Amino acid sequence: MVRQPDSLLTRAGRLARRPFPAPRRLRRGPWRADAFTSPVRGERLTARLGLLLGTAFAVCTVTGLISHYIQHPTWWWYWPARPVNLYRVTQGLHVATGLAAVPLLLAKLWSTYPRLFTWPPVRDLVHAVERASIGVLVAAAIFQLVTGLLNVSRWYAAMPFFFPVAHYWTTWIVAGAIMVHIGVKLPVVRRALRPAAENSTVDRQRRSVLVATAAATAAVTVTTVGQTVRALAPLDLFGQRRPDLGPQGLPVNKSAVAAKVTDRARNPDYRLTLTGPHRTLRLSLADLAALPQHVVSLPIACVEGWSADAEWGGVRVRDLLDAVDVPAAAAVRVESLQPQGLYRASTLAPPHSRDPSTLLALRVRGEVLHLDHGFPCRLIAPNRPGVLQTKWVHRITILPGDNP
Ligand SMILES: Nc1nc2c(c(=O)[nH]1)N[C@H]1C(S)=C(S)[C@@H](COP(=O)(O)O)O[C@H]1N2
Ligand SMILES: [Mo]
Repeated sequence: MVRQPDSLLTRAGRLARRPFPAPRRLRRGPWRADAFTSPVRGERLTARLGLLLGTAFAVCTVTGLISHYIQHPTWWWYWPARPVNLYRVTQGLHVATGLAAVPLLLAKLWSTYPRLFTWPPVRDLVHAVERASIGVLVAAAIFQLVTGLLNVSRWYAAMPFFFPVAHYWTTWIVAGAIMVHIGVKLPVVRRALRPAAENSTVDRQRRSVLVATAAATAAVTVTTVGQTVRALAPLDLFGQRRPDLGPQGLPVNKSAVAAKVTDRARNPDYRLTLTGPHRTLRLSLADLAALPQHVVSLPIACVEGWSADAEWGGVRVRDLLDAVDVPAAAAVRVESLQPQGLYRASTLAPPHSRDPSTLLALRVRGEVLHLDHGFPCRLIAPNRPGVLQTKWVHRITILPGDNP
């Protein structure tokens, strides 16, 4: 019988598995054969921690992408105006699961770090690729958690890059690397999670590690989530914001001084400019106050994880748009007196622009808006990130593309 020549794939496979020349055994430090002897570390513990961490990352990724697409919608994206608290929930979950992932990741790294000192470092090509992918996963996961933490701590100066872009793109690296990691480790995880009698001393120790990790995770969550869950507000010891501290009992993200709008906002000649497809209206504060007023109860839900409810009073944006014949399907640009800055303007599209609770607010909690909350008027719309609730509004214009 004639032997068939091996296919290209078979030969490549063999090459990938061909052992690299073995280096001399290292007998120093963590490379010693008996450097790590704890029997607590093992597949079972790592697999369980992985399950918890994977769940936290999954929720964090989905909610993070939601927040990204609300701010950078593409043609297939749709975000409703109701329920009014939906974004508050998704972004609360994003920040909460990101914070919870910190102790989980630390525990998982603890359970696996002796692998860092595997000797030889790479056995063959497949092993090298697998290790490299884990290196990418660990680095990207740490980057996401650290930059997220820096951002919610508002320590922007510590990041010599634009946070939203870096944080967004690294998401895809983490997601891809997790897929590869799960694919590679699935057989191990299945084996490790098979039910087994657990009553040895090691089993009990392992359970203690899990319990300690769960307790640390719960502690992080309970002491921070009060920044958005009102019932837990008294326990909000480490949340980055107390949702009730600030002028009129509301936090301030960017103050009027920081935005350099104090003089313009206080100017008695202030006018709101409304531009429709055919005409422009200029309204003074008195004109605005003479229009039908409405009161709505809506939260400010900041991307940074805190949220605060308030009663806002003012003019319906829908009424203003109707006054200059903006078509119902058109998107508008809401611009601030703030001369510069990324968040000085936002786009308001249906369904938000047409929602009856979307206001150009003049008042909050029964008082005239504080300068820091956007006096003379600010946008407040349901189910929308705080960053799009533009303060110190002075112009609303129909977007050029929507001009019929
Ligand atoms: N013009 C302008 N509006 C803005 C901002 C800004 O920087 N400039 N920050 C936004 C952000 S990030 C948030 S969370 C809310 C906070 O509103 P508050 O300061 O009234 O609580 O305002 C938004 N409106
Ligand atoms: Mo924000």
